[in-house]
Order: sequence, then structure tokens, then C-alpha cells
Amino acid sequence: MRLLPAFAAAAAVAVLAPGAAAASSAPVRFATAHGTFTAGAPGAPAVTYRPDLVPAGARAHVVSLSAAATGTSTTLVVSGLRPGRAYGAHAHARPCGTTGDAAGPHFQHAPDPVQPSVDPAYANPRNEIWLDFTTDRLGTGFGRSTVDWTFGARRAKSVVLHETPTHTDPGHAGTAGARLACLDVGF
Ligand SMILES: [Cu+2]
Repeated sequence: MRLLPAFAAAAAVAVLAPGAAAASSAPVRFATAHGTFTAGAPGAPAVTYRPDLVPAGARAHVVSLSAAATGTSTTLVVSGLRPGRAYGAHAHARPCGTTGDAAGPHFQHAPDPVQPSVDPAYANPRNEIWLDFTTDRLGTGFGRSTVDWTFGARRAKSVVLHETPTHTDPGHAGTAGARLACLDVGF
């Protein structure tokens, strides 16, 4: 597992901060995942469902740091995608599978009692982890999310790349077109 220096330093500071909770309460959680997207490989940790938009061989990295004092900060780095293109991306509730639907709904800190959730009161980037990005001319992109909460007993299990930037209007909030690819992430 490779740790990005900035995140590792932040984790160390959080652990050593005066007044931090005892280690047994796990005040800081650090998660990383990376993978090379493959097509037609059931059980693979990084799978593309649309090789025309997320080519086999494209790569994704996710780094997520959770601490009670700071919330949860997540960074997605992708490479090998279509150049100059806007993609949606979110943390989802279930692991990747043979189809995009396997990843289930978006992880929500406060679950919407109405599913599928398209209410901006719940489907928003403060209650969900949104990682939308636009690729540069080489097909590289960066998505970032910071929320003020940490995971409890429920945790997100994957990051899904979507066809379009994420909508925010009532009735469509949180939707972003087709599910293109999925990376398992142990948040
Ligand atoms: Cu999504």
C-alpha cells in the first residue's frame, strides 16, 4: 500500500494532537485503493462497463482520510480516460460487480427514507461523497470531496465513475447518467 505523503503527515498530526481520543477508539482511519480497469472480468476490483468511455487499462486511485476532528477527505485520481471530458463519480454503498447496478446506491451519511434518493436535501455533496472531475488533454483527472462526518458502522464500499457530471436539481439530484466503471474501496 502506498501512502501519499500529505495524507500520511495529516494522519500523524491527527493521531498525535493533544486531547486526541485514546488509540482504542480509532480516531483516524486511512484508506487507499487503486486498480487498473478491466472489462468482462467478474470479481475484479476495478471493472469497466463502458470501454468506449473508460478504456480497459485506465487506472484509478482513491485516498480517503477520516478523523473525528476534520471529517472525511477523499481524493480520486484517474488516468487513461478520454481526454477533455467531464465525468461524474461518487462513493457507493456496495462493492463492484458484474454490472454497474451491483454497487448499489450512493453512500449517504443521513439515509434518505425515500429510495432511489433524488431529493437534494439528501442527495448532495455534503451528505454523499461526490468526486466529479474533468480530464485534461492526456486523460488524467482529479476529484476531491470533503465532508464533516466520518463513517460509523455503515461504510462505503466502492467508487463508481459516471457518464455525466452529477445533477443537483430536485428529482434528479445525485444522478449522473450511466455507470461506466467501478473500483472497490475499503473506506
Ligand atoms: Cu454514483
